[in-house]
Amino acid sequence: MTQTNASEFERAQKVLVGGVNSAVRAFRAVGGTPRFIARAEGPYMWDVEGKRYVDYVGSWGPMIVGHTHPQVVARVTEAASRGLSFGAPNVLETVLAERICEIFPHVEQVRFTSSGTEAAMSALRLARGHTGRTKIIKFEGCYHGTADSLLVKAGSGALAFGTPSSAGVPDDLAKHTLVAQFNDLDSVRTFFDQHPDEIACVMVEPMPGNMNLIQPAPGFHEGLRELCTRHGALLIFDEVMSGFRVALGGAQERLGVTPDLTAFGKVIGGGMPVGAIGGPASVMGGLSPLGTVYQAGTLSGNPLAMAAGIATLELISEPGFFDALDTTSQRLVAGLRERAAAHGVPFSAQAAGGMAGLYFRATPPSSFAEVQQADTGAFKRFYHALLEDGVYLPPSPVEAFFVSSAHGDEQIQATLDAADRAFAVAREG
Ligand code: KE4
Repeated sequence: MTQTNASEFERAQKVLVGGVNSAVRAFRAVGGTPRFIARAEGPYMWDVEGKRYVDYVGSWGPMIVGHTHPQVVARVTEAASRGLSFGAPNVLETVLAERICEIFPHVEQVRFTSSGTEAAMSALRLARGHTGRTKIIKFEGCYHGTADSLLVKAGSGALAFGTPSSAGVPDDLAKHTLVAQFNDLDSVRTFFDQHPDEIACVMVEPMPGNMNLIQPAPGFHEGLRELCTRHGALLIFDEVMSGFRVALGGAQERLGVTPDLTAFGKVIGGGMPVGAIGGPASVMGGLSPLGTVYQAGTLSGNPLAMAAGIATLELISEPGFFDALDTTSQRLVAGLRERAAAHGVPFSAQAAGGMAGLYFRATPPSSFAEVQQADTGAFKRFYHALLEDGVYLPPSPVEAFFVSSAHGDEQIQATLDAADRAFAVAREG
């Protein structure tokens, strides 16, 4: 039987819940049939029908140097030839940790995990253990993976599918998660006033990408920093998406604000499963085996994943890498704005390093409430018109998209030409 996306999706749904292993891949926010990817190279992916796409998902962030970069593949292949996993210390873990400590000055020690969820979850447990406090503050629309305490008014697929507060999370646990509004310092100040000495941490995506890309208002993070310091709570920057993506030193490099802990993921694995927590030894030392906050993982620090991360960080550390990436991203979003305007479509777009957002509303949203005002119908029409034209965006109106160093003039021009046609469809409404 001819292999098609539809036939593979029908087959997958028999044995995989929703046909996927991560909810956002199921195309439920945009409708239609997910593309089953057969292979990828540079800025491109090909589905099982042989159709080629310019890829702006990039595995949701990790593929910042493009797919199958020869230096990354070579390092992974070489590591594989010496063993896939040892369950024992390996020098590659030290090498990648040293590099992260060099790039993030406040990070003196690192603990690797196998996902961003584990990193955020472990950072949360560490904050509770370090402070002896139970309550946490997060922000509506921010997503920190799938740990129970963090699936409260979360972003990403939880938001897109209308379940920001997941079923299965006991009320007795969720009640300790206080949900503030991003870019609204008063909403945070109120919680500290109401719960003096009870709040272990404030966890935030410093430059959110899971309610689409939102720029922090001037002074917002400085205000969070001051409130956390004053009240003895830890400030945790979840840079799983923004780290090594909006700048080599992540959002905290752009903002000039230093958190107490940082969660990492995505780029530091170069496409392999890696997450990490980083921070001063005085806080990180609370983790087992030194401290009493238990943390572990069979494949944490896996040598192949470490090799991919080391190779990727070498490539993005080259002089001018982020200047070039930002130039490409800015050219793309400027071109999208121009073509939308030519079609009279209410639209805006912005980029920060290799991370970008597009919105069917006249200006980029600066809050969760404004994100909700975008025209999701127009986005869906735009999305599918682009997909048919060989351009693959994240299948959700509340997700950032990603540009890699493999995206060049040819891919940007092809994308803008496709967008010109897609805006005509989006406007039809
Ligand atoms: P993972 O457990 O998916 O590796 O990381 C969770 C996570 C934590 N923190 C932030 C800021 C994140 O963006 C993520 C994961 N991002 C989503 C994309 N919105 C991953 C895509 C997916 O869920 O399949």
